[in-house]
Amino acid sequence: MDITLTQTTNRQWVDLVEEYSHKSEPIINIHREDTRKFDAIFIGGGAGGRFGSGYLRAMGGRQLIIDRWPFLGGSCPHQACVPHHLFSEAARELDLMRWFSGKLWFPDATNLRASILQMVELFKSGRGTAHAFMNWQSKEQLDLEYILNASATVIDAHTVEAAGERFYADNLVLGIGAAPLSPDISGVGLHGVYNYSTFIEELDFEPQRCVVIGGSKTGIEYSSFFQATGCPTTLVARKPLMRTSGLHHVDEDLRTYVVDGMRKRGLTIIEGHEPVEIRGDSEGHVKEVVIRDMSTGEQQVLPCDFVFLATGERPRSEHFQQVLGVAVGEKGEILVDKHMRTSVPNIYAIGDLVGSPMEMFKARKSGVTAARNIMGEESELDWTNYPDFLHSTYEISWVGLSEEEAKQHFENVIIIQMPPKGVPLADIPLPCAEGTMLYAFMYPELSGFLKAVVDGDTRKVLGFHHVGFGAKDAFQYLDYLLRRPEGLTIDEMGNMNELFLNPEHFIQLCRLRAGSPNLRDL
Ligand code: FAD
Ligand code: COM
Repeated sequence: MDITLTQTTNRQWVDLVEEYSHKSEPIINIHREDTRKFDAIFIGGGAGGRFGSGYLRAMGGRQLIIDRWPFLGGSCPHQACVPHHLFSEAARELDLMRWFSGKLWFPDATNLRASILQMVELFKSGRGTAHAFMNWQSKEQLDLEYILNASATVIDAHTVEAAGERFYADNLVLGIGAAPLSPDISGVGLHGVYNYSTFIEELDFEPQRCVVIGGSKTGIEYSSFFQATGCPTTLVARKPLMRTSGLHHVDEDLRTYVVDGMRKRGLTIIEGHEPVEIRGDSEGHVKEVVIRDMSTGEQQVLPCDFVFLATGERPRSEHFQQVLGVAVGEKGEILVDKHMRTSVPNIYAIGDLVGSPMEMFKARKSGVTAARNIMGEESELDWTNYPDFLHSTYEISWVGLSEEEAKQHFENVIIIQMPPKGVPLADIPLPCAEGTMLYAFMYPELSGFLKAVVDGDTRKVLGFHHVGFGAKDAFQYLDYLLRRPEGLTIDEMGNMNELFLNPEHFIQLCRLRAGSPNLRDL
């Protein structure tokens, strides 16, 4: 279908995407009358390809996106971030209902069971509006050219084939993301075993007992959701939670608060173990997972009817390695320099395809960086340090150094923390703000945790760490302030204007100490 000259509304796009997801015909939006060569073809229209294209177009260039799905936006609105946030919000609501069961206006939740299947179906019934918006915004507002519902095959460094046609460009930008990795054990193909992608596409029964394999962010987030629905869940991880290589700068006190909190909610967490085998019943449905203690070798069997694999992702680099010869790293990630250039001239790679961190900010900014360089503007991207977050039933955000890291590099580290060190959590209903007020008044130990790490000599803040709700946005800006060459001092922090009760209490806590020439812990 050639849609170039049709002005399609968001509502119409919902139906079109649905229709085309059942057929192999491409959706074409190309300005055939434009005789300019493409500055770049973006292979993959996920967050990386879409933002890269948008920026390149805004700079006056000509781009083409080719995506195998009938919509733009990639895995985020389809199977990844958006469902994750929907499920994490459900987990938060359910958690509140369980703690307040029979109290105030809350109904008795003793037998509360939320349907996991229904939540997946709710997501699937609504995701079409996000798909539609991506297509509509890209065409009508951003003036992007694209071919959807068509796989791209690279012919050479300037030629790509899709929908039976060849397209030529000065540069190629590779951004086809990563695929879920399965552990190398038997039984992963049984009915009842899912990863984040098949969970959305294929779940067809109501899980009754769940085992999550892998302590990744996804493992923590989805196991917290499953447990919150009332489905008894066991999370099996090789390493201590939040100590996986994918997460940097995790503060130990924050980690303890989060993991203890997950256990308080009834989640069974088994660290230091690896899966050995998934076994099925006579009908081919999963019935148990065998795991092994990595230090003693001792095995145990976990009965379940549902297994969720959260064992990471692998960049989809094979095709580009074979056809273009781009250099890749140990995990299959395409190697790029700070300009997002691969080892092959005029070939750029972006997003999850270039390895971890597999996060939206990196996907989008790497696309933009490639676009700027293609358009002749020198631009570098450095993702060595970045703010991070995840969900349990809480929202957990952090940026900068942990207390332990700071103490390795600085002699006079000051800690500003709530509840303060050494004070039992249940003694102080702080921090509290949006989302934790009810907890603060009935279960003070559940009202969250925060810590600021300060260099007492320079008075610069080195890190912020927060467990609660509503603070994630602040961390985006705190990250920016911390990473400025001049950094951010406790005095500047104390001089900011809080919107009390603010989700993170850093401003007022810093102010309480800022008057002193010799900083002390708080
Ligand atoms: P993708 O979005 O995967 O896009 C790749 C595109 O390439 C797809 O559209 C695909 O159809 C297309 N494609 C593949 N092969 C071809 C081909 N041969 N021809 C044409 N097109 C092709 N990050 C966050 O920052 N916040 C979050 O809350 C968050 N939650 C997440 C939750 C989960 C469960 C997961 C798995 C990830 C989450 N992420 C989150 C990470 C985030 O989703 C990714 O980092 C991001 O989507 C990567 O974007 P991308 O453009 O690199 O790849
Ligand atoms: C967001 C997808 S869900 S994109 O980054 O706007 O393309």
